Amino acid sequence: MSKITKVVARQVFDSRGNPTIEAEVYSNNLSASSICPSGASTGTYEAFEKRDKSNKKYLGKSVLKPVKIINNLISKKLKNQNIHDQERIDHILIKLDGTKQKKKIGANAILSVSMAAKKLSSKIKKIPLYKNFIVKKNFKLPYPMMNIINGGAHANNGLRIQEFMIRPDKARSFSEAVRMCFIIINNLRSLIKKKGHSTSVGDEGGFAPMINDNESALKLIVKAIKKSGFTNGQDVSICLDVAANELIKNKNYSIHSKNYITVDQSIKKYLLLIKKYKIKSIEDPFSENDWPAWSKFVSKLSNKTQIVGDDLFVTNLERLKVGFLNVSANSILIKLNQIGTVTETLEVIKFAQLIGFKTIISHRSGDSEDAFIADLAVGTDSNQIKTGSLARSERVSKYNQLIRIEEDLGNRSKMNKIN
Ligand code: 2PG
Ligand code: MG
Repeated sequence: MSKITKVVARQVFDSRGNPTIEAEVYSNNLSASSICPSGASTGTYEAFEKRDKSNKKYLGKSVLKPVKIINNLISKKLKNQNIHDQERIDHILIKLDGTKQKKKIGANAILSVSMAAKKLSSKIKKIPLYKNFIVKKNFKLPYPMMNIINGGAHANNGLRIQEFMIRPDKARSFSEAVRMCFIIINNLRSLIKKKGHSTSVGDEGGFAPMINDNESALKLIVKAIKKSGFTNGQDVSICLDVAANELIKNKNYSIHSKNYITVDQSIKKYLLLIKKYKIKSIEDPFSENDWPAWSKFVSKLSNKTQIVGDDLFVTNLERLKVGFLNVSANSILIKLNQIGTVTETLEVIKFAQLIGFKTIISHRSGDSEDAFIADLAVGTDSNQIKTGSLARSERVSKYNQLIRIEEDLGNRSKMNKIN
């Protein structure tokens, strides 16, 4: 048995330049570390992110208190635990906190330790991280959903919809998938330039031009796909994350323009967009508490349109069960820090797959060089991964890790299924 000898944590910085936690777990004279990501458009039911609100030196954003909790309390409690018993490690952490949303210790402290332990376990077993999850053979690569135009809370251009993504459905390998996105992104860059807009990027590496209506963004993407020699809706699909939590007021939504309209009117407009732009996937089309709107929308669509719950489910088993019973969606976005441990994340993925939901592993808009989610996507047989565009190293690091995994699998490597 390889026993944990100590856990060390430090404050480092994420891609938005905000403080975050890096935890390092030690065993067998080896160590592995992991960095916790952080969201901007967060769901109310997510696990809690603990920050030192009263410490003005870092504008209330430092994480020195949770770092201290890891260095003292958590390190002591995990000492001598079997590094390969992830469930036990995570249950100790969950119990130590004792609150439903991990408010006492903070999900950021707990998750960084949980992910570091998982990494160290594979290092000691001398196997790649992706082989240390649920799938043990027949590994498949996920399709990337690249966020190529950023809006909403991830940019300051006034675009209502937060993420405009492309998914290269016809790619037969992961490297080919990345190549297809690369071509489209380069064509999109010249189209944006030609329109006289800036080609600077938003938090997730997608372009953030100063256009503020959804259809202008969609038209640019359709043009870029065409210019690249691909057919929209066949070779490549357009996918959206509306993040509608940010767009609701008195049960009405301002998704399609600045004006607030009813759920029925919003659905009508969605159906037009789906048809016109051949949109294949929509995440968070309505807010986290508006279950009836989700069910109504799903009932109007064929199962071919992917409806993804992010803020709706927050990687939480209880909420996923409610969504399943209400027929609110057919896919779930998976974010480790929404729930706070590797074990609970795997439980949600297993249940989602059991009920026929597609699982999409996701980064956060504040992320880091840590590529844990790339291995998680392959090791859990997840259909897709969304981790930004081909810009900013915290995004590209995940795609690069998937390229390495594909190489490691050699001619046994296959792409996952989308439909
Ligand atoms: C989302 C995520 C990631 P954030 O809404 O899906 O793209 O954004 O991390 O800001 O919640
Ligand atoms: Mg989302």
